[in-house]
Amino acid sequence: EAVGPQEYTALKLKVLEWAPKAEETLKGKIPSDGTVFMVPATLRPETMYGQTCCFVGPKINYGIFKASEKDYYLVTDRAARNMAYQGVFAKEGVAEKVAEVQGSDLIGTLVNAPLSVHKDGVRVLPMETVVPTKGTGVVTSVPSDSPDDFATVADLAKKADYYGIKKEWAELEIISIITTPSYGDRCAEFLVKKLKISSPKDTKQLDEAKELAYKEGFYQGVMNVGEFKGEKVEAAKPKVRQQLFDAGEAFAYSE
Ligand code: A2H
Repeated sequence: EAVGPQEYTALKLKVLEWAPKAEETLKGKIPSDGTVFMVPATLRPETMYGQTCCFVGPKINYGIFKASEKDYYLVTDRAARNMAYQGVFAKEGVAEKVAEVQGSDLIGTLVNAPLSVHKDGVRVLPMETVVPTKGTGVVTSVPSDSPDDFATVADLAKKADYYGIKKEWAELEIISIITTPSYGDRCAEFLVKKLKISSPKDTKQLDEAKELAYKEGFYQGVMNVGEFKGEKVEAAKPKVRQQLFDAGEAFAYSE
């Protein structure tokens, strides 16, 4: 855990199609011309090209909050309260909740992930290790560069029936976003294998992998895709972030 405030990028993943249970729960609660966005908080905006799914905690309760005339954000109550004080919503200090939905009911929802190479959208999938008291409680998955995400999608694909998901939802192609001198083109996969991590519950090794991947990716990595291909990650990161802001596809969120 970092000391001092974390500067997240809150990304707007537009809901294209609700999972049946969410659809049922939300019936009549969101105007027909309204758009709902799942809003993950990330520290690695430069990796968003590689999003393959969006994680929620199955036991976590989420709210849908009115952000502007037609836009609604799906996050935890806690995050919405923070956002209200950071001027994200129309009225300073006020988070207007229009609906509630449990994470498990969201599984299978199809969302558009900005910058992702997977243009047909990505699915909402369960991640048991999502912490309800951090970020927005929504986590976008980049298995090329996040060891947690890699271990989770591997587990989901292996036990698709157990999780009640379609296997292919967890098996979208993992492209290379960043090349690193020590860990190659997909540093998360490299480290998960090197440290013999076999499940998302191997938290001790995952913490080590996370630390190594973060340092190597950020300080030694070179972009492999997108407008800043060939540039160092350190230089590309603020530029990708700004582009997402300018496109209205993300906003700053801190805690
Ligand atoms: B990061 P920190 Cl490619 N529970 O985004 C668990 N994990 C959460 C979370 C929550 N409530 N909210 C955010 N996160 C994840 C990308 C990424 C991230 C990459 C590589 C490393 C990485 C894609 N997932 O994080 O405790 C989010 O995943 C490594 C730490 O506030 C977010 O950034 O430092 C990061 O953890 C925030 O973690």
